[in-house]
Amino acid sequence: MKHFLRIVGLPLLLLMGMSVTGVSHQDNAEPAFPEIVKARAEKLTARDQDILRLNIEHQAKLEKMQRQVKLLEDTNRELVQAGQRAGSDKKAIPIDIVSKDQKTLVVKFPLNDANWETAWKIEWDVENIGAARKAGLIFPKDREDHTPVLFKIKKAFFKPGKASPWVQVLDDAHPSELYVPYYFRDTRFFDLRDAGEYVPLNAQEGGPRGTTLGKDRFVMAELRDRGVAYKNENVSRRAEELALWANFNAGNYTYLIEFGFMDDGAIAFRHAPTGYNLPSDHFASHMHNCCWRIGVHLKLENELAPKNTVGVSRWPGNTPNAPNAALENKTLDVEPIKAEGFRDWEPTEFTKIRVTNPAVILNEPNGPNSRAISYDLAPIVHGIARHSRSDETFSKHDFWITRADSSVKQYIHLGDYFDKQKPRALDGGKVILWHMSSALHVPRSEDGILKGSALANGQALATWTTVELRPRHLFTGTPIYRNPK
Ligand SMILES: [Cu+2]
Repeated sequence: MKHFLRIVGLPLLLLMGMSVTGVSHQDNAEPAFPEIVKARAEKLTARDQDILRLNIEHQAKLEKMQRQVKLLEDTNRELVQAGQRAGSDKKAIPIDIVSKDQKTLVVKFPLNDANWETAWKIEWDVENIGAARKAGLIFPKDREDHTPVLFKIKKAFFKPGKASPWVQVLDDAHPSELYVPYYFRDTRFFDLRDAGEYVPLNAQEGGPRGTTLGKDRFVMAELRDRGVAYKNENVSRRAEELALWANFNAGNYTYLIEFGFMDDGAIAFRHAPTGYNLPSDHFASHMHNCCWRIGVHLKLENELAPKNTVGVSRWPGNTPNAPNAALENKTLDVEPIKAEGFRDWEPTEFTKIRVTNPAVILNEPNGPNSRAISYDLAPIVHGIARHSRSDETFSKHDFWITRADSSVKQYIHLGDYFDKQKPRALDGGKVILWHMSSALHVPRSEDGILKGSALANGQALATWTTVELRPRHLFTGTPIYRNPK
């Protein structure tokens, strides 16, 4: 029943959230940027009234659905996926929980092997609106402080060998917004800012090697096989991953948010919308955008005063086939990014954003092949979403790059930030890579649209979007190569 109550709760939350005039305004050392956000919010009132009316209709339909579902529950319980709690939410899986609150953990690969080769040390948290407001994020004033809305990796360190140092990669990575524009009646849902929250999981949902973490059970730790990493004749190796995932529930839609920490040093940032199509208009086409804020701080764990540089890697797609020495050097295809700004993804260029720590060389410190350590942000693209409303200029570009100490704290304010703020020089400190991964959803019969939405019909299956951070020159050779014992 709990699940069902959440569905009914949606329109109320939306009604509250849609009152954008309620956006709170916080003091800031640089007034120009927050002022513009506030002014824009006030201007939207008329349009939001329209959306309000739509949601009142939506509410009536949901109530009808509630009655149908009750009937269904009473007559055929097997059809209702009520998410019954398992006997135990904690299972023993081969990870090392380092802190009492289960928010710091270590995983070593290969799993269950004393002769492990690589490892991740991860600190995660789920923060509420109160903490987010203190950090400068803006939410409608009627959203309550205790609501959990930010599932973040506070820090992640990778060890590319048993004898290697820990290398910090992430510094505060989380979905900043779950943005769902519908292509009708100008309907827009800012589901993270206005509507939903993270909800408890049960261990069964994590499969045979999954366990919930923390007292609130908001996060699942799930170990996965991810297929063959390498094969040649009789040498082969299965690749592995620790996924930390959570569920952000925003009424009829619910989102799976996942960080995949792989044995080869890569990190996948994944999001999948699932749940139910819009009950009032289950045919309505829409876009699911996950607006990622990926804080990168690439440094040795104990390195003092590290400097990071940023560049855009763009393969020259129209290069002639003739031998070209310029294609073989260290900096080929990398154009330095010296100031905050944005870049677009070009399919023929395989565009990636690269963060480098020029002072750290792990692969061959004194040899001719020495290369500084880097991580590349590489989207796995279904398509590129562009939205044209004046309050969605954050969707104009595929990558945004800012300093961690700049005043922009939410993805949805990026367009305004760059309209009003002179780009600041990147000074080598912590950087934030912002990227929106998108899934277009044109509802189909497989979503249950033919018979309308109800708990037994109308489910939208999970559709994943992904962007990855991949290591470059952290290893002295091919990682995870040998056969595990
Ligand atoms: Cu959808």
